Parts: sequence; structure tokens; C-alpha cells
Amino acid sequence: ANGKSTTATWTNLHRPIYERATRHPFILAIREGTVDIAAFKRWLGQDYIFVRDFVPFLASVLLKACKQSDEPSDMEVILGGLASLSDELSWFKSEASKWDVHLYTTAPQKANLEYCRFLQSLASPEVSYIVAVTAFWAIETVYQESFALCLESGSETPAELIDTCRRWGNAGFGQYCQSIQRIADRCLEKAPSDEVKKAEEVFLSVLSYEINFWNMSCGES
Ligand code: HMH
Repeated sequence: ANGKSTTATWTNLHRPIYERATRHPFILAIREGTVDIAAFKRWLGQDYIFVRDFVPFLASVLLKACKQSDEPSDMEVILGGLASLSDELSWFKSEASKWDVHLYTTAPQKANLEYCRFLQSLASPEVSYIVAVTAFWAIETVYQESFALCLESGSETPAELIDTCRRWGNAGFGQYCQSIQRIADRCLEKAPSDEVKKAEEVFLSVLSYEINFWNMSCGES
């Protein structure tokens, strides 16, 4: 009604929590070159576990797109994202060996377990495509915005962390996030108000899980 997309309206409406997720002290420390390397290694080991659990979640979004979407290109965007996770898991393994992080003996911490449990709940067939694709958009966008910040001119990101920041902060990943955002907005535009409400709640939940995930990496939980 105000000419703004639903997702853009939400990010404005919930600006404080959105910024706590996308400009977290952990990210700001990377950007300022003051990050604690032990915290970075903790994040790396935990995020590998998260991405492994993100695979079945994204597969569930793909399945919902095939069954519930009226737009054939949705499936292609989601399939592209799913396919790139294969390369991402390989990247985690090589990055982990570089930093001497032992992925197979890393136990998931509480905030990670809670986030992964949330992903599992969203993978249920009872959760609509609209709600699931909104979560997908929010999850990817938090990483995109966060790591893009570490690549901006004037940032003092340590050279050995640039590759990590580029993985999610690069322009191509930004375009991918925009494609997901367009899908979410198109679906939300046509959705009944109770589904829109549920999607907004899931958006806020994702932000809070992301904040807890960063906090865990900093060693605060
Ligand atoms: C915790 N959120 C977390 N990890 C990720 N790798 C992403 C989002 C982006 O895929």
C-alpha cells in the first residue's frame, strides 16, 4: 500500500533487531581488524555444523517450491542455492584445515542446536512455502549484509579473513539474496494475512537466532 515491499517494510519496522543481527560486535571486530582468532575459529567450526543442517532445510524449501509455487523460476533459484552448498561444505573443510579446526570433533553448542532445531521445525510439511521462503531469505541476507560490511572500503579486515567475507559478502551472493527477496515479496503480496503474520514472526525468530549464533561465536554463551 505504501509502495514498499513487505520485506523492506519489516526491515525498517524492526530496524533495531535487524541491526543487532547484521552489525554484530563479532562482525564489527572483523571489520576493524580486532577480532579474536579463537572466536573466529569457534564460529568456523559451529557454522560448518549449521550449514550441514541447512541442506535438508533448503531441500524442504525446494520441495515446497515444486509443489506450491506458481512461478517456475523459483525452483531454479532455490536449486542453485542448494547446489552451491556442496562447494560451501568443501570450502569449510579446507578453511578448517588451514586454521587447524577439527570439524569432526567439534560439538554443536547450545545456540547452534537451538537454531538447527528451528530449521528442522520449518522443514515440516505443515509449514507453508511462504513462511519457509521468508526464513530462507532472512538467513542468507543476515550473512550477506554482515560480511559485505567487512569488505567495504575503509574496513580493516585481516587479509586471512577476506576469503571468508567474500564467500557471503560478494556481489553475486547479494544478487542471489535479492532473487530470494523477490520470491518472498511476490508470495507475501498474495498471501492471506495470517500467513503474512506467521512469516513476520519467523523473520524475527531468524534474527534472534542469528544474534545468538554470533554471541556464541564471541564466547558469550
Ligand atoms: C548461522 N546463518 C548462519 N550460517 C550461515 N552459513 C548462514 C546464515 C548463511 O548461509
